[in-house]
Amino acid sequence: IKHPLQNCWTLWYYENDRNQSWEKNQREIASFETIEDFWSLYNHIKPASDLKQGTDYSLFKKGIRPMWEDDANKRGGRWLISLEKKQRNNDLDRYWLDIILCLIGEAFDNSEDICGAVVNIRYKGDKIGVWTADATKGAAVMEIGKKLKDRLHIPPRVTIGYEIHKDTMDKTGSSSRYSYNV
Ligand code: M7G
Repeated sequence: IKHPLQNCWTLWYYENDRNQSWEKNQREIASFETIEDFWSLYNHIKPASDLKQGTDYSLFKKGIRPMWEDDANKRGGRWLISLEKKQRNNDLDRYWLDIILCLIGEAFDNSEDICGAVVNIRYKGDKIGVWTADATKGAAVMEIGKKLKDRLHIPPRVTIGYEIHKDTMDKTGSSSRYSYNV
């Protein structure tokens, strides 16, 4: 008998094809709802550090699309971990796996506020975002941010910030980018 997870999760892959819209380039790969099915999927796919530049993996609770426009995301935002180029070789895969394990293992006190997580493979520096449902829930957002920093062993001197999706969407750049920091 397999070990069930609290939630069913869907892994998505994004590859930039300029002939199609951003939304259409998001492809569902597979869903899983047991630990064993997670590991067989994980062991079957490329690690994030082997993906092409410009691609993303997203892991979201089943039924939530990995986009700002989804009802579950539209009031939310993301904790953003911006990696330096050299971190692709050491930290990227570890961070991504640790985040996945936090999500599917429901490590946060406010797990119901978690929507999913995204890793962006980019020439200018990779990024990992942990998406939460409601940017106005300050206590929940902060608890998730603190636990994330702790679980990933991000050094205290490094600050991570929380960006509201609405602010990311209409990046005018005037107001300060992050609404919370840990
Ligand atoms: P990105 O891939 O998040 O980061 O956003 P990058 O700038 O490092 O590549 C790149 C572009 O993808 C955005 O400017 C949008 O045009 C599009 N995009 C990204 N996201 C997360 C969304 C989304 O949730 N919805 C829509 N419609 N477009 C998005």
